[in-house]
Amino acid sequence: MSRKKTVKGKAAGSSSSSSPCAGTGTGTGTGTGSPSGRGSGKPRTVHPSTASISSSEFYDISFKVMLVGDSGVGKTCVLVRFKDGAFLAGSFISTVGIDFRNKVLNIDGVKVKLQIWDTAGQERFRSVTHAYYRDANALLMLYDVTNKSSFDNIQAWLTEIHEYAQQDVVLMLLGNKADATHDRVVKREDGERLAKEFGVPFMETSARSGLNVELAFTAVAKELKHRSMKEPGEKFMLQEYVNKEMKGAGCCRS
Ligand SMILES: Nc1nc2c(ncn2[C@@H]2O[C@H](COP(=O)(O)OP(=O)(O)O)[C@@H](O)[C@H]2O)c(=O)[nH]1
Ligand SMILES: [Mg+2]
Repeated sequence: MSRKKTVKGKAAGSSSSSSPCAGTGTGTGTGTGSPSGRGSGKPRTVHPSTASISSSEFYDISFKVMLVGDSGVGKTCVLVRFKDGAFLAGSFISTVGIDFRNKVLNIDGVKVKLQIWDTAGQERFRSVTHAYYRDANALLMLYDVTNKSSFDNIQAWLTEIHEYAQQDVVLMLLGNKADATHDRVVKREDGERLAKEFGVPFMETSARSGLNVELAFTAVAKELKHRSMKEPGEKFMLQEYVNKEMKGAGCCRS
């Protein structure tokens, strides 16, 4: 039950060259340009086509996932790692980020397209457009385990989210740069505590090593697919799934 992507948007990688971790592949974004004014943000089900093309071109359901968090926490790198499996180290450049990337995941036989949006630098001025939140089916909140203020600011991001996002938005808290053990200032337990307080799933990630990056998006895709298909008799427990699958920062999954 899938169809080929048809509408070409601006190249998702087109504005990525100033990011220290981007520019590692061409964007495959389709469709929409900006999240602003994009309707309700409801998942879209598409209908079949008989065209025979690469399976990654097909999808059954589509969702918008947005990344939020302070500038420099690694949002663009996490997105690039997930999409392209790459990390380009480099000194911090105040990035304008990329706009979005698409990736189709096969979740229990269903092709789930995630359209993943980066804040494209808006977060530097704390001026992320409210439409950005409104259109999100899922929001990944990132902080940097080597930067205490990025952790403290999660509260502020969550306030924005509660104000502007859809009520049933899927949320997840990610403590990124878990590879940077020497520079770490936020303990894993602190992240766990904060997530518990807010009632959101949590894990540590590393765009550099790849730790848990795929898992974060897969877990979100599973939750969104489960909700949208209303599978009878089955309850998908996001945090339990994450707990079962996630690796610790000492590990080196990529
Ligand atoms: N050690 C380490 N550095 C990272 C990681 N993710 C991002 N960075 C670095 O952090 C800086 C900011 O990353 P970026 O993705 O541009 O952050 P953004 O402003 O949130 O999009 C860059 O110098 C990246 O190389 C990570 O997982 N580990
Ligand atoms: Mg960025």
